[in-house]
Amino acid sequence: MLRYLPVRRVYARQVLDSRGNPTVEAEVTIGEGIMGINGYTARAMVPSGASTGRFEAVELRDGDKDKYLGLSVEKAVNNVNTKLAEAILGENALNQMNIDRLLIEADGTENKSSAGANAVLSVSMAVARAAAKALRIPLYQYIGGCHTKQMPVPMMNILNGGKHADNTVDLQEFMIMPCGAEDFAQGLQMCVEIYQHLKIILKEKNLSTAVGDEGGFAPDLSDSRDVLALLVQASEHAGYHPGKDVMIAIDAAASELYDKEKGVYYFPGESQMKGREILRDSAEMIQYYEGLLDEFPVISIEDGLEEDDWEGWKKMTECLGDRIQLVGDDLFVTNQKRLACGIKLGAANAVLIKVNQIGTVTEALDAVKLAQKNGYRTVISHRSGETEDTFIADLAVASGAGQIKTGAPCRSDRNAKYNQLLRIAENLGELAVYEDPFISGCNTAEPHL
Ligand code: 2PG
Ligand code: MG
Repeated sequence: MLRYLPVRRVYARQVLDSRGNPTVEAEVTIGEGIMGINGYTARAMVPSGASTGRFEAVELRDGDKDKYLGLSVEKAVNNVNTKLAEAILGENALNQMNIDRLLIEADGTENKSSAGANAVLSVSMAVARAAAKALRIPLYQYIGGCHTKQMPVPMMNILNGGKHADNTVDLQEFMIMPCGAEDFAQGLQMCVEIYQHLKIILKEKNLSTAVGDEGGFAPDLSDSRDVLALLVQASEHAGYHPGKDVMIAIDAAASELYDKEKGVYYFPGESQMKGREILRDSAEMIQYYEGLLDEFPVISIEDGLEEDDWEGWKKMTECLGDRIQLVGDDLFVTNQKRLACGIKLGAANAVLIKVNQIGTVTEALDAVKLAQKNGYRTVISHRSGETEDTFIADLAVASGAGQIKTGAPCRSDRNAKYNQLLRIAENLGELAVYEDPFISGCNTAEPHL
């Protein structure tokens, strides 16, 4: 018979995220008997995006300009302490799906705009963590079960642009993937070495080594080709072979570049540096990426087109989908319905999973399952605004996602996830599996400098 561990207490407070903005932290106590006796308490904190998709679940903010410039989350905190608490008090914490269903019902909207996805998610994650604690098993094993063993390959953002930095780099993220590593720890070491070599190279070139929101460097560079060339150079200086040991991934975050009225993508940084307007339409964007793939070992492009351009995505997938991974972030927003549309249409071939885009652990896992069932690759992701919470590290292993995007090895909010993954890898020991996610269908273009 399933053990019954009732939820005894649900409490939230406002704390700060990595950008110094308020976010929700929930604290949940579960246990048998009288409160406090045999009780298990766990906390969870919610992340927050900057380049948020239009179709994401709603992050509730107070909007009171006199408090934290409108960004306080007291309403969301209050919702946890009242209606969300009421919905799950006394319910079995070991039944995560039911807990999440009750939270969704208590919110009562399609996009969690009543209670706030930030409120709902904080409770959903805290319950899962408390349950794992009560059962005395690691969180990744509680969520993933007894066959959990797949460590994710890092997709590490070492050069920041777009909305995450104040530089002239238009595409948001330039990432490295240690696909040729033997195991997670070695992969992480490779990334860190490349990151440190990149810093040395930037210094030598008198470029800024200040970092953006996700800990990647944020120098002023005029062209994606210059950025990619630097990543290749840093990999080589670190003693690795780009295109073999290490691959490159890009998050264009194209919704942020899109000018809806004109129907084109505007590149403000490139325009500024080149002294003329750089505009590209959907077809030109695809050609642009194709050019990058021919020259550099780019294996993955996320949000290459904007979140509503389904036809463009379909074309991009036809053109590039057998060469590289095309990841839908703003396009799918971890939402099963949008992902199902993409699968039917043949748009993208991978999905980015962000727990706060959808609002519960169960729904995030549902999206992973739907993707995996349909041959779409999966990447568990942080947000640009993070906390020291490491939930996504466990989730990445539990879901067998195969890839994790969690920033540069700089800033403790990012390293907290890598450090948790090191602990999990150690815990799994020889049973841990670490695999190149692109064994079949890999862009092996030699770097072109
Ligand atoms: C993204 C994310 C995380 P943000 O676009 O993939 O890197 O950014 O959290 O700002 O949406
Ligand atoms: Mg993205």
